[in-house]
Amino acid sequence: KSPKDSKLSMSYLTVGFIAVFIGAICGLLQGLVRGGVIELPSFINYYQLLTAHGVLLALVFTTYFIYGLLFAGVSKTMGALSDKARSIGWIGFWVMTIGTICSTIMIILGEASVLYTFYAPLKAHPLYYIGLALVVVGSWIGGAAMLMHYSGWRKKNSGKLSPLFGYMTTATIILWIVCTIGVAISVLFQFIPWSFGWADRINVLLSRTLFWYFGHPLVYFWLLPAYIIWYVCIPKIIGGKVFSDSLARLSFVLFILFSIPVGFHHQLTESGIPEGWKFLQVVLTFMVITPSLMTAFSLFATFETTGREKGARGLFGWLKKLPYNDVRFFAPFMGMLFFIPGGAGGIVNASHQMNTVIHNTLWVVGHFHITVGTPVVLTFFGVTYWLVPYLTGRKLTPALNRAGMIQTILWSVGMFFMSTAMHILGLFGAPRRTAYSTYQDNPTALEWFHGFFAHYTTVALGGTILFIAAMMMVYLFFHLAFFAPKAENDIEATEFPIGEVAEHAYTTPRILENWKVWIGIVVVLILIAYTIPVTDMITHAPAGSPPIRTW
Ligand code: HAS
Repeated sequence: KSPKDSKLSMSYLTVGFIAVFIGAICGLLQGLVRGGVIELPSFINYYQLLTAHGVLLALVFTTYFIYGLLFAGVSKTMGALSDKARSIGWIGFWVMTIGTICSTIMIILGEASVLYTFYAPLKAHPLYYIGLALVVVGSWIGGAAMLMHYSGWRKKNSGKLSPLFGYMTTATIILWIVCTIGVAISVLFQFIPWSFGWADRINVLLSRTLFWYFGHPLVYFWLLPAYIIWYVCIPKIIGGKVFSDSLARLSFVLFILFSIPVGFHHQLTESGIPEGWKFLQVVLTFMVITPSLMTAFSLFATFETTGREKGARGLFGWLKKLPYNDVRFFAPFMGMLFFIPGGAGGIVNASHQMNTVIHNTLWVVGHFHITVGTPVVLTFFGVTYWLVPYLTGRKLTPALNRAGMIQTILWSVGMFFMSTAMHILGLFGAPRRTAYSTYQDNPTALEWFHGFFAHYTTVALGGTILFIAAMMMVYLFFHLAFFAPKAENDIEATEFPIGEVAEHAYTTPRILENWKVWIGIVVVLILIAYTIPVTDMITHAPAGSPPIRTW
């Protein structure tokens, strides 16, 4: 283990957990307002809180955590980073952090209450967009450090298959770089000139299209690191082996191919995009479901094979052999369970007709809380329990493991109440992105609140339990980082669990590691899916929307 690499990873993780602290407070307050439990003082705006909550949790926490984890993983599986790669990693960290601070200050000052999707014509202070641009550029620099490390390893080990963790990290970073180009273009060439007043109008449709070109693969940028843990680390934790190396690699390649040319499924109700192009992207969306189904298959296979090796009998006997009392397994496992309805909900969203029922309702908020907010986040929390003591040379004691179990249960219970209520209210038609909870006692709106789950109070109750779980997690992160007992020797040291590949699975086709092929195909797919509609948006651009000033 390289102490210098550990320090870099811990820096990313620490910023991530500071973001959780602030973001969760904003989430609690906003949930209580929406539930009609409290009213905000006049100097705080609901949308200001909602923006801070979304940006800090969905963008800042995830990105920092992912970078901390991936740096640690490539250092563990492909050796310590070179001094050059590490320095680049640090430059990336500081550029991202300056950008994050800049955007966060603007949100806190109430100068950027534009929500995490920052749809035009909502307009923020220029510094908000400059901060976002710095976050993206910083992440490219950090990503380049990991790609350098990977290509250095391949040069030194020519002809060998790369470690699965390093391969998956590379796929994740490639996906991230290709998709962030869209948001970078939009921020640099549309939002910054417009917010400074150099351009007095903005092409709204184009800006939203560029956002979703980025926004959908963004969700897989969150998901893939969780999948890395499910594929590579979970088998080791449960005492089994990686079911299939080639299946795992193929699923990541499929994510690169199909996660980007699908942004229109967020814009199905938007006028200005011809139906044919929406149809094409919906078809591609259904393709991107495949690698998740492959992942589910692979997990079941790993669980079953391991259980049977431990003596399990009958069709489902292996279920009893899983280590439910080990938080390193239990937290990601709870996440996997939530991803079953979460993924099914995604398929509903992507189905054009059903999308018209749920679009812009609370259903969508429920959907993303049981995708990014649970499978991804609970996996990241589960990782924190071993990654932080691994990096700091400390121990996950039985007492800390118990605390982690309680924290996981609280998160799951809170999320169950909150997300179920959100899905049901959404089906009744309750809109998202609004501060109003009673809709001025409109009789139709009041019908939404009749059941136990069909109630904003249930959302607020779930949100409060989640807040407690989030605070517990922040406390446990800092405890594990600074106060948990030190490991005195190698036997006591916390391990970074890396699963071995099952013997029968060493038949990985080399083409899976030929990135030129996959990047080439994704570029072609992107050009097919976007060239004509985007050209149309530019050449037939309406006059553009006048800005609504929020600052
Ligand atoms: Fe989504 C909206 C479609 C997955 C996040 N999504 C959102 C938004 C976010 C988000 C943040 O087509 C809101 C954006 C906004 O602010 O407007 N989503 C999909 C589809 C999938 C999907 C088709 N979404 C995700 C993931 C996310 C995420 C993952 C975050 C990480 N989503 C949509 C659409 C919209 C949308 C539309 C726009 C809606 C609108 O109109 O606004 C698929 O990728 C899902 C595939 C997943 C599966 C599940 C596989 C299950 C696994 C677990 C196995 C469990 C085991 C344990 C092994 C098919 C792998 C079992 C053990 C036992 C003992 C049982």
